[in-house]
Amino acid sequence: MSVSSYFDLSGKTALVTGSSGGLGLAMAHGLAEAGAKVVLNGRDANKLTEAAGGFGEFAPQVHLSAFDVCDEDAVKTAFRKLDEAGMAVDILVNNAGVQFRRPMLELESADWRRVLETNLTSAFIVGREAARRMIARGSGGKIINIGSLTSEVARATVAPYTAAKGGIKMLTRSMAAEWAAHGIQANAIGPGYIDTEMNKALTSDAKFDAWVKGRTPSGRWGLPKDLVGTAIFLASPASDYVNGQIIYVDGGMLAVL
Ligand code: GCO
Repeated sequence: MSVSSYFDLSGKTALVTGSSGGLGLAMAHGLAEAGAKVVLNGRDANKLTEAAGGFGEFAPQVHLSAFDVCDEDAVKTAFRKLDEAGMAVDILVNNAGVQFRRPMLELESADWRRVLETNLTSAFIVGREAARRMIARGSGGKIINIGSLTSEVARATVAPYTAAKGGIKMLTRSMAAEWAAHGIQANAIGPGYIDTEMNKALTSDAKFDAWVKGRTPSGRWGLPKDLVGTAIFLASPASDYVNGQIIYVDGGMLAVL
């Protein structure tokens, strides 16, 4: 096997949830550049169309599927439409997620549930649909759940996000426990502090910005492109014996006090 073939995704189809922007879109670009067909997902079809416009020579590999990952019926319908289009999802990136910063004592239960639904339960719902088909096809597959530094450590004011991302780490291990025998490798990526729209409130806060740069051995915020290599690795034959792991792409933040 040549080195490049370890990372070759030709002939594979990747569904990336929450990929109209941010980390999801960056990973979708990388998976397309590695040869995969990519299915972009988000709730807003117009945003997906706009995102698809940036794929250049890889545009023929891009498919759009607008659905709400929290809506179980919509997820099932979306997978049925992909089946009908002959698009078998070999690689699933459960990236969709929201952030909601509020001290728990002021946090409404509805907001807690919304974050848990979007950031954790959706990964189960979409993962189950993908795995059912991977197992039925007997072709195995790759599931990449997007965790966080908060899969490991907590920060005040982001309790529901932290609880959900901690759950992502253990859901990933559960997927490995139940689906590895079917040739599915389920792993997770734990991004550090990445400069994205979701973190605009933090990057624009001089004190928080200085804290991230001081607390991170690499001395900088991550960029969405910093996750692409790890996503390609976990989506490719190079990771066929990696299961139930979470790889932190955090500039070393979790490695040091
Ligand atoms: C926050 C941030 C973090 C990061 C990331 C860290 O408010 O602390 O949003 O949650 O986005 O998840 O891994």
